[in-house]
Amino acid sequence: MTASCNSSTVYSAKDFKSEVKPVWCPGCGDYAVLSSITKAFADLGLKPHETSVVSGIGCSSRIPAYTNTYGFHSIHGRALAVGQGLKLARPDLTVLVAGGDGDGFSIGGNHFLHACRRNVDLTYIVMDNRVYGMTKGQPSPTTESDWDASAMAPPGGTGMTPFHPLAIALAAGANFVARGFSGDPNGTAQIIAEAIKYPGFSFVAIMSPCITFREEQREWKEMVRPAVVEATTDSAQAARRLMTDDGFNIGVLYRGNRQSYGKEAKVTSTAAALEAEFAL
Ligand SMILES: Cc1ncc(C[n+]2csc(CCOP(=O)(O)OP(=O)(O)O)c2C)c(N)n1
Ligand code: SF4
Repeated sequence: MTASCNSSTVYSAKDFKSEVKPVWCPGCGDYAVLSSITKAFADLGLKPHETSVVSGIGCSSRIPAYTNTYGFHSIHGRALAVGQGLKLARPDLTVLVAGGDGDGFSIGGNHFLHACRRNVDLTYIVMDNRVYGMTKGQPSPTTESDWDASAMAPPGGTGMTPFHPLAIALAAGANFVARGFSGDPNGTAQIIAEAIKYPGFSFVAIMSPCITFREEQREWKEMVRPAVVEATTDSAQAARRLMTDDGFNIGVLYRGNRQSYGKEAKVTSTAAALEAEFAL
């Protein structure tokens, strides 16, 4: 951390960026997502030493290195396990977990389901580019079934129905569900800030083009639109909306009212208390 942290300092988005220069391809959507995250932290008046960013593995999962907060670049598909543990041990920290669609929905799919239903108070951002970018272009769970433009994809595509992250998050019990687009960095920063403030497990899927392996995603900027309806607190209504969703409506879909896990649970937060609990 480079900025000195104290209670009276007001931190700008720039203060939340580290000195490490991102190695993402020029034009990758993840640059804008990084800016939206740091803007959201600053807009909320957070302080770097009270904030943490946890990720898995992938291009998008490099994000803790680029933020000037506590960070944990963990292992593939396990970011939510680490993030939930961190929040339960340190409820005072703002915990943001971030990664890609491969990390979160493929190898990490099981953790995603149970994090939604466990409802620990943290924000989970998935930078969804419908491909494994870091390992050079394999289809991910959100890839269209007929996509075969990469040498890494089977001819004719996988033939599998794409995973619908918002519908699955809603069905599994996430307390806040939204979709953003990297090409709308201010709108995405607002959604992230709201997700952080909202109690419980907040899920934000951000369409973030991989211009190297999915060049056609440059066209997303012509395709996305703000959702025409306000967010709902009725999960059945949110589910019905998702039945006709084409994947390009951005905004907050759902705000629930479930109590966060850990509020009522006993949380052991000191090393001494943990040691006593596990003593033979
Ligand atoms: C246990 C394990 N299996 C596989 C890999 C290889 N691997 C690294 S990143 C990745 C996929 C990343 O895709 P995604 O999460 O969509 O992120 P992106 O690179 O597109 O941002 C895979 C399969 C690994 N690092 N660890
Ligand atoms: S390979 Fe794709 S996801 Fe990875 S940095 Fe390049 S554009 Fe971004």
